[in-house]
Amino acid sequence: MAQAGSSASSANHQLLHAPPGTPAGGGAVSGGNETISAEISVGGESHGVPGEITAFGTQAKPNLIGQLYDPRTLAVSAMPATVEERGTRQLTATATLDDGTTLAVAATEVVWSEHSEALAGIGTAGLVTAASVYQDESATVHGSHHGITDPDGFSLTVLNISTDDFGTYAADGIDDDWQVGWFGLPPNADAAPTADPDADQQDNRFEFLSGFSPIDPLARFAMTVVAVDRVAGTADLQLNRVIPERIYTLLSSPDLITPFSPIANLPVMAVPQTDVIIRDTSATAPRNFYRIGISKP
Ligand SMILES: [Ca+2]
Ligand SMILES: [Ca+2]
Ligand SMILES: [Ca+2]
Repeated sequence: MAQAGSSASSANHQLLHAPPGTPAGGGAVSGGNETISAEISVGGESHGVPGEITAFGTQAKPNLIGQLYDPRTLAVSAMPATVEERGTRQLTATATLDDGTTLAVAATEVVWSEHSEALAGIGTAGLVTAASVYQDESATVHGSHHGITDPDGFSLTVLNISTDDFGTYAADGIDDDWQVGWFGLPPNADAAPTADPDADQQDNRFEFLSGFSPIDPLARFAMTVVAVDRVAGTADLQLNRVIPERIYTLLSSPDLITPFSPIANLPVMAVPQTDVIIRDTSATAPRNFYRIGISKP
């Protein structure tokens, strides 16, 4: 099999069949210039009848053992076009030749490069390794081969798999996209879980869980007792704002000595809601102390 396009030529070469009656094999400078004409065949003097060009761009040419070509463009690819953070993905490169056919280029023969924060690097064999990210990130990889380069590169999407693994924001209990959103890329000491940059007495971890701004002292979570019915044994407590993807648990202690224990949960909200009532239905003691626990399922 040989690449299709028996009549292809460039400034550097001219492709020929070995016609009947001409010596087979070899190549020579023709026309008094640098153009090389090649006639490459084995067997008899007849080149046979070329077959149909297949959907994959190849064509059977009996007796021809090779064909000269010039690669014109290079295309870098990966399948699928995604890589999990800290995972790897094999890149591939395909050259399009001057006769319109394509040729897979060995990954080891490609010079790979990338300049994305979302990627940790590419090995010489085209294996790309992703870095940790705080959100899905698009990263562009490039390849070149014998002077031809993928003009736009290939866009690989680095998938954010874990929400708390990004740089110095990792493993601190706060989603990294929240930290980057409020405090920019790490490092930033103001983004620490125990920091309270707006000095509203609610640290970043609590502002993250309660869904308030960590840089606005007027934006803070509050719980207020709004109604107590000793006869019915109920106490209604109002939360100024409740957000989705959180579990709100009301805890009580009759005397601050007895450990706080959970007494009620709010249903998980689909959308943020303000002034939400959570009820203690066992408020029979002369007094009660309350706490609200907020957690992320
Ligand atoms: Ca991540
Ligand atoms: Ca974090
Ligand atoms: Ca605040």
